[in-house]
Amino acid sequence: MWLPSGCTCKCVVTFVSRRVFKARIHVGVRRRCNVAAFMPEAAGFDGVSDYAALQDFSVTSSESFWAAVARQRLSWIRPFNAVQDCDLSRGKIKWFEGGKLNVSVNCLDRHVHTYPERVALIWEKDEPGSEVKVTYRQLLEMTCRLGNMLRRRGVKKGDCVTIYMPPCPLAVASMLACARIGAAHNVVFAGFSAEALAERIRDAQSSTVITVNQGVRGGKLIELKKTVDSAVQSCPTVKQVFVAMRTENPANLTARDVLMEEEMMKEDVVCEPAVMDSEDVLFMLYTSGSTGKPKGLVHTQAGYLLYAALTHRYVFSYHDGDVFGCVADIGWITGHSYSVYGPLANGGTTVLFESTPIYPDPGRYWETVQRLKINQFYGAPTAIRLLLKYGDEWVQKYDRSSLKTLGSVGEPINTEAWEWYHRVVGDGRCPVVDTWWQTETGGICITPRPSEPDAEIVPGMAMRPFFGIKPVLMDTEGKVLTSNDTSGALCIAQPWPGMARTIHNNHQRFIDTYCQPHPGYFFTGDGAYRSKEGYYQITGRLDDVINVSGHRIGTAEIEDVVNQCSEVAESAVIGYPHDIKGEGVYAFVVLKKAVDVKGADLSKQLNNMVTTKIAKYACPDHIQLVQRLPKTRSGKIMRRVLRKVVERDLNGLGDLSTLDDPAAVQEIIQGHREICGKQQPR
Ligand code: 7RM
Repeated sequence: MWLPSGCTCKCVVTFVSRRVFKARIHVGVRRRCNVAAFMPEAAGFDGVSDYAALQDFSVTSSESFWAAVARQRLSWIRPFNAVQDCDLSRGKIKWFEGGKLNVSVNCLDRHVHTYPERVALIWEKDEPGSEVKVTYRQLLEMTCRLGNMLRRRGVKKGDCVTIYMPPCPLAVASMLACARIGAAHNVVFAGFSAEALAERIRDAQSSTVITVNQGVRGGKLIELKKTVDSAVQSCPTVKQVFVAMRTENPANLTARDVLMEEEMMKEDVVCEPAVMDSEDVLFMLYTSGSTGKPKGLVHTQAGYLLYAALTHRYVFSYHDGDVFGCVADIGWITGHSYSVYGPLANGGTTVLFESTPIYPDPGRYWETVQRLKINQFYGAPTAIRLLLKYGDEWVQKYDRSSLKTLGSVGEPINTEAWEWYHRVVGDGRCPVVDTWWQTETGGICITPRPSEPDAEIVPGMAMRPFFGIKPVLMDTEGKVLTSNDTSGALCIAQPWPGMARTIHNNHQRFIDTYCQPHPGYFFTGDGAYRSKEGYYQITGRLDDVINVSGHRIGTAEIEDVVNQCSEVAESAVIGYPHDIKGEGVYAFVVLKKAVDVKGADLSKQLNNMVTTKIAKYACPDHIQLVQRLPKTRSGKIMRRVLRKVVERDLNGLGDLSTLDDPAAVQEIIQGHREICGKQQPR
């Protein structure tokens, strides 16, 4: 893969001897601290002398708070003239209107002025020990060349470019090149199938796609260009596909393909940044909802960048010179906010992790921490659960003394995994931050450490709202629950700069999903418990979205595919607790009459279909054939009943009187026993 001249490439693994650490458990000591030293923007806030007051100010004087932070943390071409103009009940969200800026200038140029040779990206390639470092100067050069290339090839302000690439410097430069010329990007996770990619390209109306010839993951080659070829067959809008070379193997080029590295080398290294409004679109990112059609959530320029930068700085306690290691793929919002935009806006050094937690062995993360001297490590509970099963030696082999903060994201982290992460990975000396947020929220909203550096941390709890965030719990009647030690639907009571603005091409769906359920509040779709102390613990989705290995997927999306199988009459898909994946996929399938198919054949066929239409992670772990599904008289499938059967909680089946045919449940219980024996499905 092309890299700018002078780029450092290292191909040897160096082993540093292990040091012994003294375990120190953080306890809840409240310290009075100089707030202005902690957050320079807070210097002018009236009456703010401690962290509690700062948190309070950020919510009650939200406009003053965000105005000060926006002025100081971002570089503006023209200052904004209004801090916010929002009406949550109508889905109207605008921040920093009148302000002009360029996101790529904020992430690159201003840092190149102060420290051109600082490392911006460390690309941790799949091949262990072969990291590549890219400085701010080099990343700006790559971005400018790509910006010029896109402009010359007709990409204009307001267009949307689809990026289908694994984490790598050219992917980041492509995102920033879009931002530079005012185009929106639509990054599609490179694990998605051709059909899933095609659906996202069509919905985004992209005429340009950027990809690589092949991906490399866990030592295996992945034919990404071929996937793009098959996707664009059903995308009439696509006029050009830029192909970067990740491997040496030649790509099979068609008339619409352009070799990206050759093309960008012809371009100038200076590229005039587009002057963007705060509320112009920066990117869209598709995420699963409770219907079969993914939603293209739209994020805009200033508010998103500011929120990503501020959360990156304060949640992880990121300081100048630290190496930040978020191992999420850039195809998810976590990769957008914490591998790319947050760290780069802060002038940080950020790791792009291309591999898997167990390649070449289960020591990969910690060997990487040792070699790259990572200070903040941010990953998903599913990987932690997987690694803890391999034992402590894989961790202890490596020097992790560089680590200062450990982060968790994407799904609830169970106590066992949290404690192992804290005790073994962090040697008991690094705070673990369980960060709750969503594609919709743009950045972390609830987290143990938004402020007080020594605040108490309770294992497995997201705990406290970030600056400017006001969480509330609603009861089933839509009334705000004011007491503690209670559970409800998690909403956020006032807008914040990082929140999504709309769903691409479907503002009504945005309003219906997030604004209608509790007018005046942003509805997250999650349930939460608020403890006696007032800390939040996320209990899980309230809708039909499940979370498999930290990847969000709507059960309706899987059902859609299963129902396309010619033998299948109908189906119901649910999530169930899974040791490693967090949730597994369980499909109940009703076959068409007179169909005779072997279970194994059907399962092979359905797995193939789900893999080609969505992605591998969405494949059912279990398929149970049933005569009929439990339905209400109005024909709605009662997934709650199916969930209880699979969880073996027959006492929890609840009221079955609304069922059309209660005998269906007995059949399903019996069938489930036969499939799983006495064992829980795992
Ligand atoms: C960042 C991300 C969002 C959904 C969200 C939750 C679940 C995320 C946590 C969590 C418990 C957490 N964006 N979720 N973080 N549940 N504790 N710390 O994951 O859009 O892909 O998913 O993920 O259900 O609504 S996402």
